[in-house]
Amino acid sequence: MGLPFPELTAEEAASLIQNGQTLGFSGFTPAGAAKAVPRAIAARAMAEHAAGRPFRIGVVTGASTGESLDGALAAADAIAWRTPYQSNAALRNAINEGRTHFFDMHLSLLQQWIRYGFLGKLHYAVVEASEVTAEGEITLTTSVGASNTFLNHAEKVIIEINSHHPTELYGLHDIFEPADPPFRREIPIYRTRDRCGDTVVRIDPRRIAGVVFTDEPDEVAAFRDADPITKRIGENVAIFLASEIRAGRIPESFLPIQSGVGNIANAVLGALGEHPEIPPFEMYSEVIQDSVIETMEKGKLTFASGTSLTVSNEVLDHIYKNLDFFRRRMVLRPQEISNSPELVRRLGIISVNTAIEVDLFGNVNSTHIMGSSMMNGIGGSGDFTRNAYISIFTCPSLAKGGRISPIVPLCSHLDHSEHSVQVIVTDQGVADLRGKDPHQRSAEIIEKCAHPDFRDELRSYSSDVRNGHTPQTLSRAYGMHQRFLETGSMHGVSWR
Ligand code: 0RQ
Repeated sequence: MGLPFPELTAEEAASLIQNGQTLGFSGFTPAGAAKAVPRAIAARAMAEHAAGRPFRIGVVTGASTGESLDGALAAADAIAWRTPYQSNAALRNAINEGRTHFFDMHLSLLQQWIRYGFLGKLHYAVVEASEVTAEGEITLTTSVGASNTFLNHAEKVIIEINSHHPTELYGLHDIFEPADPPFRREIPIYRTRDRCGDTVVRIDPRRIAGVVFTDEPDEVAAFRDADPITKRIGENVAIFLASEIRAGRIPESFLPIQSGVGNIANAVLGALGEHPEIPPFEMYSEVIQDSVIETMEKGKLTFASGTSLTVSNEVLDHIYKNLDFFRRRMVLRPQEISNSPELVRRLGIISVNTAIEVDLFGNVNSTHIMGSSMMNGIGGSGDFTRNAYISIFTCPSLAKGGRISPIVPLCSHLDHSEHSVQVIVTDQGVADLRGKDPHQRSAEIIEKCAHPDFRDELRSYSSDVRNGHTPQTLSRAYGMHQRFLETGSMHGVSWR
């Protein structure tokens, strides 16, 4: 290749890492995540542990990653602390068992927290690239996430050059890193498709400790086909947004959509694509999923701005074969730009995210099961929700085979407050909370969104409370949760 950097095996790269160091890995979802080096670090950790020596590191990424990164390092018990978002079962267990310190943060804040020094020293950046030049110009792969900041601010850099990705990816990325206060200016993006940065990350090549050559695909899991419940939720979102256009509250040309990650988000996109009254639209989001590509090819989605291309391998191959078409219709940006509150407010983004629990007043829990077990993390949901033109949360009206109502008297953990959440959508219907007081919100959510099997329980909770601006009784607010913890079902709660 003729590059002036040491060519390392993954094991040689892993041997550079010391116990207690902090590493910034590329990856926003499994898209673009480093793979060979974290797997080798995990093997090194296991060997060190077997020899009776401590070996654990701090792991910072863009968001969740793949099996080779969070999975392998968690299985090796090699993660001392972790931020900002994860979705791996082994890591989730380590977090909930107290073996890994996890702190959950808004994804848009991560890059500036690194620059501000809030997370301490970043010893290494381990970043996947499709190409690196001798001058230190790095073309990223299927995600940007926080990689540009890791590359710019880590003491040393290790690059996985993954030949699975074509070098023609050049031009897909728009890399912009704002100045820090008191010198920060506005981010010069005024429309979804504007570009304001560079196509590559440029670093001083002397900071590159080595390159590792790999050839392997992203570890993105396939989505389930939309089931009747997720399909219904998607349709309800589309019907609601179409009625907002008719009412003149959304411009006829529509506004950019942000849609979360997962099966419901996939179904929402699909439903928007199929609804005859929703015009061709744009996305300003973080994750570009399979359904985005489908909707784009049907001509219903005209542009997608995100920070990761989280598509199945089959869809990624299709994109690579048609890069000229897709490069003109999508851009990958750093997560502090894709999730920027400034831009969410300026562009008038309609946000659609998924809740674990919603309470009768519109507070939302996105992260914790029964108040204590971490699921994944807040991700970008807060960045978008707080600043959206219209903020929507979706969830099924029943969870765990009907034993749990995601609509509860009081959320067992709070991620998004009633002041930020405007619309709730379940398979049952749509609760529009705008302009309603807590008594009115409570009635709207029970009658429009709760499952009929739980409506009486919820009605009797809220109708029993007459006093106060918010009809809440602290001693009974967790009655449904308590009932579940005691019996395995929220049914049959007694409010007395
Ligand atoms: O459990 O995995 O055991 O089957 O929670 O729920 O219905 O499969 O939904 O995969 O879309 O995840 C909120 C976690 C939803 C996700 C959350 C159980 C349920 C199931 C998963 P099983 P589903 P999804 C952009 C936006 C926060 C971050 C965010 C998330 C499991 O969407 O992480 O929005 N959001 N980011 O059975 C007990 C309840 C439950 C419940 C669901 N009330 N009680 N269990 N479950 N509700 C993305 C990024 O930022 C990268």
